[in-house]
Amino acid sequence: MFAIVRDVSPAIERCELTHLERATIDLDVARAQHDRYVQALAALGCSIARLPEDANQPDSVFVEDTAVVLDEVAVITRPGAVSRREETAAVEQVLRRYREIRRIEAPGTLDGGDVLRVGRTFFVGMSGRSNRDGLEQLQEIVAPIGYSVVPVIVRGCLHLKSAVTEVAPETLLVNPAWLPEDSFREFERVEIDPSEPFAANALRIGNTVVHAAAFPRTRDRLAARGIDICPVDMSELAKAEGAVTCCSLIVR
Ligand code: CIR
Repeated sequence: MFAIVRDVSPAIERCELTHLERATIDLDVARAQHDRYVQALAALGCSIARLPEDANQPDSVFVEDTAVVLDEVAVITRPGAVSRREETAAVEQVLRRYREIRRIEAPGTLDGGDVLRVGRTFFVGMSGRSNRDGLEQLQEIVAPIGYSVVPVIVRGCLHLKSAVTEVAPETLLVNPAWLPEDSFREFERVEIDPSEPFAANALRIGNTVVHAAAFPRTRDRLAARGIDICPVDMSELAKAEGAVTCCSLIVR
């Protein structure tokens, strides 16, 4: 198992922002927090494939959005934000050594942050970033290898995985305010503490969940379910609307 990560761009202060006001990002602190995040992934058993920073790609630390990696293929996305389209090239260079490469083509758009796999189902956020054409292209690629694809309308947040992630087998951490009322009822659900709306993004590696340290109340809810949590401080990248899943692509 390895994790593709990418160093924080010195241009991160020019990142895309949708739901947050622009706040000053301390680059040194962001880099130190990112280093500790990478160390946490390594401690959880990931080898690290670390891509260099790119001064022309403000959001390039958020590698999750550039690809969807399955056991069988890697799907290179076409990010919904035009400013992010060039980010896929460096990630593809790594993935092509390990997987057959497929691509989302125009007019499709798809951000990896909108793609949540649970078992053999891909839930795909219909967000401001990912469109129906992108979903249909993903479906054409994954259906022949036995996956189904289910659209989920996402409102009020950036990506589907801002609102829901898997924290244990068939157990989802959800922010119900950002999801359709009837969604994910077939799963065991842990709701975030309502005072921590950004807390639904968690990165499961083995039996441990990497989770932002800023959300202690939601962390308590996970711990009460017996879930093992690795808290990481992501406060600077959170100002760029980044969270724990966005900063890596886990390849198994
Ligand atoms: C963006 O708006 O694209 C970046 N500033 C944040 C991307 C976060 N990615 C993710 O949640 N997968």
